[in-house]
Amino acid sequence: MRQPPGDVLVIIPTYNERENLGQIVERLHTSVPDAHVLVVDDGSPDGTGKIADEIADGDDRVHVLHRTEKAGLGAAYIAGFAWGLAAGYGVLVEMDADGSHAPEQLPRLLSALEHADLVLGSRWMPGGTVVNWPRRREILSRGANVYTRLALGTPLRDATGGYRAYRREVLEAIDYASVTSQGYCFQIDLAWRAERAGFRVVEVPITFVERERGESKMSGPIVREAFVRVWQWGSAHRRQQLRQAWERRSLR
Ligand SMILES: Nc1nc2c(ncn2[C@@H]2O[C@H](COP(=O)(O)OP(=O)(O)OP(=O)(O)O)[C@@H](O)[C@H]2O)c(=O)[nH]1
Ligand SMILES: [Mg+2]
Repeated sequence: MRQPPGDVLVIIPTYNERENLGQIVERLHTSVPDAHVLVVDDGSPDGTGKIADEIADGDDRVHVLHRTEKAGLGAAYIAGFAWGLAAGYGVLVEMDADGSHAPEQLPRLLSALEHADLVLGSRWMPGGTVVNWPRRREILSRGANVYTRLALGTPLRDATGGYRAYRREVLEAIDYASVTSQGYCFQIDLAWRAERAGFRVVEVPITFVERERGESKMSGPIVREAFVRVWQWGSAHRRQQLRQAWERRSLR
């Protein structure tokens, strides 16, 4: 039996999310009242950082990390993880500000974490779904996940998703600070590191809802980055497996 996972910190990276942040924090606290929140804002020109400060002023459970320039989702999470680990939280959750990750489903992720080390919210398993996504985005995401499964040989159905809960031990073990992947490649990178380090990675179905307000930051370079890197990791892993098999054979 695993230890109970400990206090929960939900990390919400923001860039121009002024229309979404207040609501998401409120919904989160209705769903999981004890959860603490860390907003990691990259100096949003629309004043999201100031709104975060105002929320934090009136609520001890809310914290804000201000960074000076837009450095990408991955860098924001790395800073958030470092802050959360130093503050002693036992569980670190990734959640978007745009409403795509329903706070109402967080209890599902957290209860799965009682028997796992990393829980991924999955769109592409039975019970998981996406709402209001253009066909093009769905094909891209499904395709990226099939590609990831084949290239890495991982059983994960949704390694690109960004709604997940980590036990702190996972982050302490996988050298997350050295991850340079951005965009959704960052998510694949962390899941893959956790899996290879021998942690128990479990998926639970989620309903992913397309953002209603604000702008998407998805772009061509983000897709290309994932395509190339996943291929490189997969071939490196297979080369390593072959080498090990060869060494075992020559020892016999
Ligand atoms: N701090 C920080 N947050 C970011 C940055 N880029 C994106 N985010 C936040 O990361 C979360 C996910 O970004 P989205 O733009 O929703 O990306 P996406 O979910 O791939 O694309 P959508 O289809 O638009 O939802 C949101 O909360 C963004 O505000 C960044 O450079 N810095
Ligand atoms: Mg989004």
